[in-house]
Amino acid sequence: MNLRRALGVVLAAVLVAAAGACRPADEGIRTVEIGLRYSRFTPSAITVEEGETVRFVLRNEDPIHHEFILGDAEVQRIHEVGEEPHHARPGEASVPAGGTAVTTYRFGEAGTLLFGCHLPGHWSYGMRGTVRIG
Ligand SMILES: [Cu+2]
Repeated sequence: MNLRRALGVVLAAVLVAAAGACRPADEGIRTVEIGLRYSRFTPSAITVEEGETVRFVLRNEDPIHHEFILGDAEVQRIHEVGEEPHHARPGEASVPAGGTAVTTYRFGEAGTLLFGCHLPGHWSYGMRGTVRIG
């Protein structure tokens, strides 16, 4: 094997290795599991990176329906007083009793967002949490 051919073999091996390290299209999305139990979220505090896309997998272990609404304080206020239909956008999901729901959300700039359930009494009971961005 001459030198040129040997280099070709090495290059091919490097390319194969690099291809193996390539990520599938959705691998840039992190999955965060949140449990809903006794009308609480676990975990109730999450940290994400600026610009990160997170796929929330919401597992409701309660025998009652819950929801997951992600947004700033104004979004939470609007949902709490019932001025807006629920689950109309990314970061919002209805989670049936004993069931699982998924919603994917792309976070923006550094800051803090809230998530919570706005079924009657749930938010004030403490069914809420925070997402720190950055
Ligand atoms: Cu709830």
